[in-house]
Amino acid sequence: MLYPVENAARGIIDLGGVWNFKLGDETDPGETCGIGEGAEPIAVPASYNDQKDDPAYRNHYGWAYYQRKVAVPSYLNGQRLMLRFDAATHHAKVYIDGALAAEHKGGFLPFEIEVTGRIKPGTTAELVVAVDNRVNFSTLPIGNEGTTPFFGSDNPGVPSVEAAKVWRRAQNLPNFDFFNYAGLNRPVRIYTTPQAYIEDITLVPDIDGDDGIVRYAVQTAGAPCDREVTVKILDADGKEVAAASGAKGKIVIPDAKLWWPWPGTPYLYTALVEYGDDSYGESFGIRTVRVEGTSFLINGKPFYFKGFGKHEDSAFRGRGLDLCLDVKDVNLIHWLHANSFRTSHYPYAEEMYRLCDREGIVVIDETPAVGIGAGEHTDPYKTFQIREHHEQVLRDMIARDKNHPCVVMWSMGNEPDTEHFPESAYEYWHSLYELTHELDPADRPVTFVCCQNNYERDLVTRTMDVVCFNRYYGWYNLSGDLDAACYGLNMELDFWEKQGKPVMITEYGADAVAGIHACVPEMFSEEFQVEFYRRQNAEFDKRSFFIGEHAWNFADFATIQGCMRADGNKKGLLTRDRRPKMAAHYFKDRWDQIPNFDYK
Ligand code: GCB
Repeated sequence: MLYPVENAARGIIDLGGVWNFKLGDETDPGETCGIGEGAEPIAVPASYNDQKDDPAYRNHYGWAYYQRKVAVPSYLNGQRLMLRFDAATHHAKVYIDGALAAEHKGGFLPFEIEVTGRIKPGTTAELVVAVDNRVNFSTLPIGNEGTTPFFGSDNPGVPSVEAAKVWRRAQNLPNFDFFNYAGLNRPVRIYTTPQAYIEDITLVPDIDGDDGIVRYAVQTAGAPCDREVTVKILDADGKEVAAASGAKGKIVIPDAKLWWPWPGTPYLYTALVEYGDDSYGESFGIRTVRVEGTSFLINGKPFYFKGFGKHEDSAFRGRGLDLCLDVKDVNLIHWLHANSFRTSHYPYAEEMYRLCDREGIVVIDETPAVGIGAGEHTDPYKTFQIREHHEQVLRDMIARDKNHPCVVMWSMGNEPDTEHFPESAYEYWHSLYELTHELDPADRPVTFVCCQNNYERDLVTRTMDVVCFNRYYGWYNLSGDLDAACYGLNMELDFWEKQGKPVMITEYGADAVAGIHACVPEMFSEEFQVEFYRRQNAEFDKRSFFIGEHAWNFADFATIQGCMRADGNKKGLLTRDRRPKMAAHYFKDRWDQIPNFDYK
């Protein structure tokens, strides 16, 4: 799916701004919908939860309604009009002039509706969007069903506690550790195309000696057009360096400049595609990605991942797109001498991938499949109704992100149960692994991220292209005892060494409340957080198959309230407002010493 652009052939009407808003309840809005009296202002794009200091907003459960008028200027007559939502979390119904126009499940990927005949140029229409924030056993991410929250100890067996659980109001019980921010989190736009238009572009780069290769496919649709597709390859100065015609083909770029992770040069070319009156410039990089033995090769050289898991999370906006924050984060990633991050735990807004392409930051792109597990008595793979949706999410994520040079690996999900029902888990994840490979025209490495469990019983992790594991030795296990933590970690590393795969840690970390200091490093102090990383990194450095370290997390972030969280998760190297803790300075020094390539 192409990102909306403005150029000589295409235009955009940005529907960002202050909309009208009302909270609803669990009642499905149905086939027709208006917003009625008593609407309040709400900013779009942004999550609604923190825009008003009201528990009803913060803790809302069910549908919420957004409304605004949309005027389409008459000069757009004759153009094809597409209404695009970059994300509506988690389930959306879109109404135009009161009538249901579209429905979409999944809160982190775009969907669009053709509105050419529905909103006539020169007229104004009423747009209502109903969004449902409920998470449960059939959504991704997963919400618990029943009355027990994921984080918190509810004194099971105490009669009054049990009674209160039955009585308590309906609420989301996320089976994941980030605040369930909801609403129109990303831009809403109408974009235009000519009636005969370019629907999609696929670009698969390769390297042949000094030359770059790009295999391309252009999908066209709409009104009949007898003009052939043409593709021009432009260098970073806009100069044409190669060209082809036809909907599919292979283009050779002589003496190509490669896309390298920062501080190398992330060189970008543009494929300028023209078809009839339509044109679209898709930027891309010439770079290859391959797993060989225990190495992860970018452009044929063994890469070492230095970075973190992140979140889309900030004060007031929640999970709402904030371009200033994205630029700030990218600059902080450079400041830290990091080279990569994982889009834990959902695909991020497209603007971030575009920035990472340009700034040379390597991305592991993750689906929202987090929380697939329900304890030792329930096989989630037989109980949860998620398979079809998970496939759809993989399809849509790859369709959206396939051309980004920054994306080097797909993560199908985070920390599912692979221990209690190992065969079911294998069947589920391995078939998705095969599907993911089939879906990606560039056939990037595929993984999923396993959690701290009995790794000897887990049958899936060892079959991934890269073993990615999240571990909290010294924090959730062996709390505070870093000697024991290193012992346990080493036992596990011995196990992974035998699998003959590249292995990286995708999460490890300790909460540190900024400003808490201790001469003897103890949990929750900044000194302990540094010591935790220093000790475990020393173990990673001894292992040649170990290809990367992603600290958890880039910055502190909001979570559900519970007795394990004090004002959210404090495992950030930076605070939520992006001030460095001691651990940020520690990693800045460490990563400055570790080259991107040939470290192992
Ligand atoms: C995990 C999860 C992550 C949590 C983290 C923690 O394993 O993948 O979402 O935030 O642990 O801090 O507990």
